[in-house]
Amino acid sequence: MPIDERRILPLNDAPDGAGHGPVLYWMSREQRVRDNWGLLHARDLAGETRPLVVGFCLAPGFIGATLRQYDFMLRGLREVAASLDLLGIPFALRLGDPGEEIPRLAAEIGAAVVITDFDPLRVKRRWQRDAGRALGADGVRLIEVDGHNVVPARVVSDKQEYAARTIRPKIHRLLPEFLTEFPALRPQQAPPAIPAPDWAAARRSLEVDASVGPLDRSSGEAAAHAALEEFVAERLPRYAAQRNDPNADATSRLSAHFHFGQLAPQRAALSVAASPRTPGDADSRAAYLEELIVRRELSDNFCLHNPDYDSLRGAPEWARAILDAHRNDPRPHVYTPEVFDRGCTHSALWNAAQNQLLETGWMHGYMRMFWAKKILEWSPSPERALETVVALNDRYQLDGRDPNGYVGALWSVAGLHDRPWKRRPVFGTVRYMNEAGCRRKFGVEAYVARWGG
Ligand code: FO1
Repeated sequence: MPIDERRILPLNDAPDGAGHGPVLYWMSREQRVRDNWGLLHARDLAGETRPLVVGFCLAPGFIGATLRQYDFMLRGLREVAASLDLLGIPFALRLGDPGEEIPRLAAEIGAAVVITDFDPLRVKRRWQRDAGRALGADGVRLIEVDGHNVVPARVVSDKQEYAARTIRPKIHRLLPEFLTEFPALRPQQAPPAIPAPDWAAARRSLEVDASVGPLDRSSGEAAAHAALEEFVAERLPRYAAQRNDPNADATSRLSAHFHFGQLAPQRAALSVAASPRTPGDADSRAAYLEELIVRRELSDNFCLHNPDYDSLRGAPEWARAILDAHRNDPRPHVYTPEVFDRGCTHSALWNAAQNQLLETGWMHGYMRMFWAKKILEWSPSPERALETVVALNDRYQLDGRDPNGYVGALWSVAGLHDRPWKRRPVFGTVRYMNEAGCRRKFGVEAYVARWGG
């Protein structure tokens, strides 16, 4: 079953390589074998006559990622290589700048066409632009496939959406056409000979901060599917009631698996839709699909259409103006990024949230909002606050360096996709949160006791 054409976009104008020569799927965002539209499209193009190769280029660094994230990713990639091997599809691992290494790999195997994953991040678009140029010079077409979004980002909207309420109807209208089952990936009969990946060399090639070390979090496609099944069975029924309670552990905990593409959000949506209904869980189902589809696709929409997605310049004009007007308000406390990093503020609750992040590479969604808004309140300027939020998020979160993370940072610090609230010092009309509000929502003492503050 061919994939929906609306997921596909040529990234250079080389001839479309139809009909002959090997096919290379340049895996990047979607690091999985099952439910992967880019891989499925490459397999379709290869058919039974053209060799199919999967390539992944390991960059020595990636937006401040540490050994924590690379270790998680590499463990998942080893599983991808093993799963592909069972299907007769070779996995070629290259090291260095993907903009150079992918065209080199394509030339080595004589690829006529290269497929890669849609990704709105600046660094990815640079890799694709560089690779697209080099491949184009060799007459090789580069094609992008959106395998991340249920409804492809480029189909949902051709502009930056204002908020969830404006993008939601555009997504819901198209869901029946795109929230479909995935075809199975057909094995390849005569696999081309490709050297096996040198995982030790890959680990040595990294230029990352090893002081933030590996987590004992299980990684990879099988672990992601197990986590999804456990969430749907155990936590989804109480998701609506308890998703904002950091002590309740009612959330999906799938964000790292989504970030590294080990699980397709579309697969999660299909599982939730198919799970047995229990009385009163309709709210949980709807609430989770809102997070999983509308909020996640709103993030890709923002990063796709706003080049300043990780800077205060990307915030709505009303918020930038009001934060500027309150720029000189006295701050009750002012901390340096180092004090935030070590979790040594005056607030036990804030420190506990930072400790959860340091220890587990994850922070509960409700705490992320409180945590970021306090950085706004306790930083010398809104610009410095956003820099600190993004830097800490990208350094310690397993799911950092993701469109969802950049949108969450700007939502908290500068009202992105939100509206003006009651005016107050420092925040202006950016939504305010404080410990008293947390106390009304959940057991703050229990959270501080659990994570230490
Ligand atoms: N993608 C790659 O294609 N090659 C890499 O070496 C690579 C490293 C990397 C490290 C940390 C991280 O959080 C993401 C990383 N990615 C890499 C990107 C990955 O594809 C992300 O899931 C997407 O960029 C998210 O949009």
